[in-house]
Amino acid sequence: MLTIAVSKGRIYEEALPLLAEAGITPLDDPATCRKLILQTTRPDVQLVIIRATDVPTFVEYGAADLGIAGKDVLLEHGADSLYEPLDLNIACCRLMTAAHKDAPAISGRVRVATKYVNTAQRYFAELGIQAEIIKLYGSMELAPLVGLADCIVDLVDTGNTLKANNLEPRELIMNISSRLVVNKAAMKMKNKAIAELLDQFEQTLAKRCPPCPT
Ligand code: PRT
Ligand code: MG
Repeated sequence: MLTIAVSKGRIYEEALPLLAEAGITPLDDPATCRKLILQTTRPDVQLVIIRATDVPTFVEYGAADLGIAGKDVLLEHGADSLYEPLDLNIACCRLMTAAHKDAPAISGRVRVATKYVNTAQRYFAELGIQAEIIKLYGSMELAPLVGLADCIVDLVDTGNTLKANNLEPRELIMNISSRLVVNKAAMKMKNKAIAELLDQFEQTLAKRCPPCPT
């Protein structure tokens, strides 16, 4: 049995066609059903539906053999404990700094609100900017508006969320896409099944173009 960890929402939606090409179609829809373990059209493959940020944890501990997770989540988790063999080129977006449209460019000490504490810390340290990072769990866009932070580090897709809140994107930290991750022990123990699945995903991806910018 292979267990694949996926989060509900955009990653799930975009992963479905990829999974389908490998013969994996869930028997229930997580949007309407409360099951957390979904059986699929392949009796040897099941999906576990979890929060996006929990995917690396499930895969690291072997609770799932494979997972699909955003590069943003993997960067923040620290990816040494997992194999990351495949860029699935889905759920693409950009990890960026953003600030109020009238705010001056960053200089000196800066206060940054984000849920990506580790990634932001590393980014500002590499630039030699002294940053005080404030951890938030959501609605990052609010922080600059109420004086909690000078800027935020968050994902940007269309830019509409920033715009609606009088913020603007500033520096690109990284282009983001979702990756297939694999538990290190499972890669050895279930090598045949996993290698087959990787192969099927690769073939499907090769037929698609163009990839997300990296
Ligand atoms: O929602 P929940 O709290 O359960 O978890 P989550 O927010 O981590 O999950 P989800 O499903 O929202 O996102 C899962 C993954 O999708 C992320 O880890 C990214 O890798 C990827 N992804 C791709 C995005 C976006 N695009 C995206 N636009 N995740 C979030 N957003 C948000 C962004 O945070 C901001 O609030 O959408 C807003 C910006 O969108 P635009 O189009 O207005 O710029
Ligand atoms: Mg979300």
